[in-house]
Amino acid sequence: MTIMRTAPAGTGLAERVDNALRATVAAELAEARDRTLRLVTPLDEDDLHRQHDPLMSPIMWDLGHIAAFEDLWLTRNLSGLIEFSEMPGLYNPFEHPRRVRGTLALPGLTEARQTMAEIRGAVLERLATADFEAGPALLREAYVYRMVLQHEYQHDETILQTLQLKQGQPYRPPERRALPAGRPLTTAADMVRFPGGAVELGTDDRSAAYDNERPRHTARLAPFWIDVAPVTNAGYLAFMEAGGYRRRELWSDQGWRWLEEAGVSAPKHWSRTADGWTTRTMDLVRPLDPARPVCHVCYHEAEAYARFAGKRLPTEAEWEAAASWDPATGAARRYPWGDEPWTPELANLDQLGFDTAPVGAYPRNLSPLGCYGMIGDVWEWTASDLHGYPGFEPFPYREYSEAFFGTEYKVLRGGSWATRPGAVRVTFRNWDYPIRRQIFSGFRCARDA
Ligand code: AVJ
Ligand code: FE
Repeated sequence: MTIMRTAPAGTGLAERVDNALRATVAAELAEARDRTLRLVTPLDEDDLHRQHDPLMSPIMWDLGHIAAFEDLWLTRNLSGLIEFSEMPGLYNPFEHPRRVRGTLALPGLTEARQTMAEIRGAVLERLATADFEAGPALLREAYVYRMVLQHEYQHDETILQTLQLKQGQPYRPPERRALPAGRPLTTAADMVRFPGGAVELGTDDRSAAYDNERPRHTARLAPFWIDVAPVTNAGYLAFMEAGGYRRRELWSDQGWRWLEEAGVSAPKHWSRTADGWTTRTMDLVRPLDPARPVCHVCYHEAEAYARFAGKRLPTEAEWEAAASWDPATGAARRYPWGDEPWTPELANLDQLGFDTAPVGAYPRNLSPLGCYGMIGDVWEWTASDLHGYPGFEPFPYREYSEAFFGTEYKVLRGGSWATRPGAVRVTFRNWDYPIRRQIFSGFRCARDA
């Protein structure tokens, strides 16, 4: 079935606009599913059902959950508002913590794909008559479709985290797009100065942004310095070689407690060999590349490094200002490089490189301030806890953001190589516990001016 055939043959302008939007949404839904299924093609049933790590769901759970979420929001919810808690038990994340999902009765891949296709059929049928202007708030500007798309994109990154932790044979990517080589940055200095003053943060967008990105608001920032580039493997190795993991004074109390318990002395997925350090990304093992951003470090490691360097982590307001604020125009850009949407030349996003790229590989990935790589390669830890902005309103469900507000989670910004472009922008806020290293996480530092 194609959308254009079943959509009403409208003649008015509004209907033609809606028809175009319906066709775009249908194409985006197909593209999202195509990617999800492509990522799992190298996997057999055992790989799909296994609990590869206590932190991660079996990949089959992510697949079923993606489909159940789509069913909840794009068919059931549009026929009358229901609560998120009505998500079917098996795939309701709040009913089963990740570490026990390996014990659930999950279907085989053929059955799962059939369910996914059935749900998608009903969704497309409903889409054909969706009213993006007069319909309920969820449908306005096709928001609920973008939410479901982003949810699938985000679970793709979750699946990649699982694949990086995979037991048995390492995951062999179905294809690997070549990444550009690193180039020296044009800025000679390591840090750039933000003059401070009033900046606008967040967004009022209702077509794609999550509730936690709203409302747009003014913040007053003191002047600060921020690193031009994310901390590289070379920089992080210098910290390690200076005894960074043994120097109590570099760590917060909470960080030191974590370190004593975790007993680590390098980022996750680093190995020491007779010839020096190696890193592993999926099935690719290589000697430590000094020019790539350090990846798979937790907040505590980032904080200790910053203290070692005589710096600190940026707040998320500082991070967003450095990524987007253009003092020349007094306005924020949508992306560091400008307002135009991502293309493969602009930043290392969208998974298929299956790796970080050396710093400088994307010469156009510069913010107005001159910061390189604020979007792409690695998520960047900030010093901030996850809170709602002043005037925050949960929409459309509290379990996306509000349930996680408080002091337990730290905000990460900017997306990684494993992030799909539709799921990141300068206002996008990610979060995780400060001890987590399974995510594709690095950082850059700041200091007071
Ligand atoms: C925003 C990445 C923290 O994975 O827990 C997926 C995204 N929310 N399904 C997560 C999400 C619901 C969320 N993060
Ligand atoms: Fe989810």
